[in-house]
Amino acid sequence: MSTRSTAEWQSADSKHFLHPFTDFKGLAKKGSRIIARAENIYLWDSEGHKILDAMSGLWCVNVGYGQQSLIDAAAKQMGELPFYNAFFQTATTPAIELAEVLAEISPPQFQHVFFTSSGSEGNDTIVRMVRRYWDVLGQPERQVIIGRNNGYHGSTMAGASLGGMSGMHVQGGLPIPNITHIEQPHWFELGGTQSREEFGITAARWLEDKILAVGPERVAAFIGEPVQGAGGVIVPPSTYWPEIQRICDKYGVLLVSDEVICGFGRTGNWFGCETMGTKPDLMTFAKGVTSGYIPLGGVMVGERVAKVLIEQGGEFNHGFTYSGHPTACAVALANIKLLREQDVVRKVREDLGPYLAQRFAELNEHPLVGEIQTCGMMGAVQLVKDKAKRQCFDGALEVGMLCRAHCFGNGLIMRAVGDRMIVAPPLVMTRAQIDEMMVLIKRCLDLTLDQVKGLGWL
Ligand code: PXG
Repeated sequence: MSTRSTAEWQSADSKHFLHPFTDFKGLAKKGSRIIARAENIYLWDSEGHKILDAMSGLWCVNVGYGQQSLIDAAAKQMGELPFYNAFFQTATTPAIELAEVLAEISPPQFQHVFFTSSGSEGNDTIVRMVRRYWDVLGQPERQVIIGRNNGYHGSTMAGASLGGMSGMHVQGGLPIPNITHIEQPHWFELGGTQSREEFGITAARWLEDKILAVGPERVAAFIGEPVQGAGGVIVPPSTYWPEIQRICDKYGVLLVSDEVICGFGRTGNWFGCETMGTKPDLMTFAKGVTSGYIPLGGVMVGERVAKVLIEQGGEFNHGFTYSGHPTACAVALANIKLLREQDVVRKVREDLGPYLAQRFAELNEHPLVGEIQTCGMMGAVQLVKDKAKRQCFDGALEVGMLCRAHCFGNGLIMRAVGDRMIVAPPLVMTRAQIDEMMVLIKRCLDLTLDQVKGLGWL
């Protein structure tokens, strides 16, 4: 931090910096919170307040802040070769080595990777690759990609189109042609009187209905997040993904697993598809591959697609300046080394994930809580007006935002998606730190309950 005061930073911020997903005028009135430094799972703002970061930056700082081996890897690589491209028949050693390591830690069908700098660019790559695959196979009419309402796949034209965020579609003429959506597997909202497991089958069959409506000969791929992240940590019923796999197989439709949030240990396996029991043809990744220390993303390309593109495809006219950026790849290698050495993925699966689930289950007793869900190191708390009837508050009351304000005020970063409060903390947390987070979450729920009662909304 330099010597400018918080107010001076805020003023310069609102004069020049247009923030992502932000009402610019509203933020200028209020002023940004300036984050100054971080260590382990904690942040400090410019006023010196300590904050427990239960969102891992933005679902990405899986190894926590301040890991020296990642910092050293970046400095060393920058000294040796900060950048060189991978076009024109050249390569750099960190990119080659990372491709090798990613093939090692991914499910066995993945032996090839295409690098990008973000998840959005990864999903743009998916659209181009999937369509190219069917072209090369002589089925150019297979163009349609099916996504899900309330899915999130990024903010580029293709990423936002694959996603099912209505607020994004209304701005900019989206989705682009030949992308369509089905309803999400959100039992709490859509399950009605069905059990979770029954609803999982119902929700998966919406894919089959859509494939038949579009015409199976026109459907190229289905894309989904193993657990919807930005949509509100929506963990699908256990029956959902196996049925989706069966349907994709039946119609020859490519299955794409968007692992941008679920990858690199978040669900207790290296990739979320392993937790959900699917065998995707393509996987998008970003965020946790470098624990967010430096931008990197990409697509793991399964053998079904790789074989066609390599053996029959000729030149694939797609790529980015920073595809295989050596410094980003060097940081990813250090990050994966650390995850492996500290056995982080197994710890999430066998210890921290189950412990988070156990502690979250206690929240069920809280009068405001209608549902809790966890998967590995992700959790959601659905705030409701009436538990027994699964009745939500009027959305216009923005109860989730009230709760989020209490979190801010009490040194906790938790996200609100509507009235669903979510966490995705660093995977290197201790049990004691989970306990510390739970104290804060309970306090904020109590403060929200008092406030909602005071306002006469209960
Ligand atoms: N796919 C998924 C599943 C994501 O969660 C992207 C793709 C796009 O990645 P990039 O690197 O292009 O941002 C994401 C990103 C939120 C939030 O509010 C979530 C994301 C990004 C920004 C905000 O939860 N996820």
